[in-house]
Amino acid sequence: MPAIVLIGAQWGDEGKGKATDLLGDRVQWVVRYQGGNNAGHTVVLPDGQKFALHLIPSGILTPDVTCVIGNGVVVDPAVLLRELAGLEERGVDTSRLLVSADAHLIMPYHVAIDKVTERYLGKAKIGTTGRGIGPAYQDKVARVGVRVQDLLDEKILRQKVEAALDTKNQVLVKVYNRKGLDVDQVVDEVLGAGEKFAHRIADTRLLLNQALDRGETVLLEGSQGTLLDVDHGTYPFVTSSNPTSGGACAGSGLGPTRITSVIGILKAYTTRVGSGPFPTELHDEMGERLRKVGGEFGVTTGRQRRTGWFDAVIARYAARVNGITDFFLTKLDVLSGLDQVPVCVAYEVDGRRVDEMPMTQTDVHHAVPVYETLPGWFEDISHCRTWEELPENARAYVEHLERISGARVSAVGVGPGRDQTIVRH
Ligand code: 2SA
Ligand code: GDP
Ligand code: MG
Repeated sequence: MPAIVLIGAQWGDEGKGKATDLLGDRVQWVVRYQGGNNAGHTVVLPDGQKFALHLIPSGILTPDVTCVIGNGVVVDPAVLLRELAGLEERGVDTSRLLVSADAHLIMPYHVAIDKVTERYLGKAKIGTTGRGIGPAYQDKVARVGVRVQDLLDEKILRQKVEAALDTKNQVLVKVYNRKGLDVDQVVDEVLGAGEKFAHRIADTRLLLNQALDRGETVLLEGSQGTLLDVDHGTYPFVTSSNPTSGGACAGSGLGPTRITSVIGILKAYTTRVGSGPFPTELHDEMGERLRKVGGEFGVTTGRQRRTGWFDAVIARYAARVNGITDFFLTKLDVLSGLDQVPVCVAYEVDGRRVDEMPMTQTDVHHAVPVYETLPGWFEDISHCRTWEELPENARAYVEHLERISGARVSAVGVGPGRDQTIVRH
């Protein structure tokens, strides 16, 4: 009967795709509940094949799992078709993918506005993925959005696009000096794509609740991460949705009492892509080493990820705001070969010690990490499959993180492969 939520505990790219894939054979449904094709979730199959999922849930790679793009997601129709075609070309069965009728569409004007706004923000830019995510959510909240179900009614769709372009073109042409978009062209493009996935449009909240009633298991796969949450993240350097576990209910139509566990995916160090504060960021050779060994480059945009040490203030914050029951600590293998591993346990803000996430964004910007240093290990741990096989110092590192992070560490990742996982609980 359970609904399990899986979320990123830091700034995304913790390894949610791998974790979702790992749970694939224990669940019947995998649901995306927020974000869109800004996400990049990597799955490496046992035969070594690597997949990058952007909009489609990572569960699509597990036979017999039904995948749902929930109402809280923003869907770019052309991207959806491209991603489906890419999977089908590689022999993946995509017939079990459903799309909520209430999900909002990313329209061509959203992508144009996202890109041009970032350019005009200059140094103050958010560092978005340029996929139209923010502008699509803006329209949703302003109640002028276009939904997946509008693809089933050309008259309504046209009315909505006409109304939207009335104002969007003013912004594009008069404010940003760009070309306006043509109503017919936008309608034709979106309708054309919509026809190709009309058979997938469903009342997914009903189906998911019925599945739980039948005793099936639903996994809600978060994208991005806790600190990119529009409410709980490092605002304004955030995405425009709620990746935290609370968002899973609103974005899927499941009630909070359905959720039985919340798994926080936590990297053994920290990364961030895009602008905004990052207290433990390393600007030196060690930062470069983490990026190189960890392969820290954006799965969607290819951008370099910023890198830094593990931050327990963030982990505790994530445990609290998500109600995390279990952490899955990923990429421990990346830390092999270090003499010592610093871990941030608190911040110093303008001369004061601060143990929990500061209340104001100004303080987060001023936060200087207070480090404890743990002994490192030199062994290659990527072949370890049991807790006992890990070097003593690696075990001590995990146990220390567990003590200071607010929830038990139930699994440890020692490589990108499905089997490169040590399950503890
Ligand atoms: P947006 O496009 O409006 O959601 O951007 C707003 C901020 O959210 C960040 N963001 C991400 N951070 C980490 N990973 C993401 N997915 C891709 C990946 C990112 C990529 O898996 O690597 O390829 O660059 C993701 N998506 C959004 C974004 O960087 C902004 O800081
Ligand atoms: P997601 O957005 O949270 O799904 O994470 P990404 O796919 O963007 O980035 C995580 C990267 O780390 C991917 O390349 C994964 O294949 C890889 N990965 C996941 N877990 C591990 C691990 O335990 N060790 C190593 N070395 N790589 C991992
Ligand atoms: Mg990612």
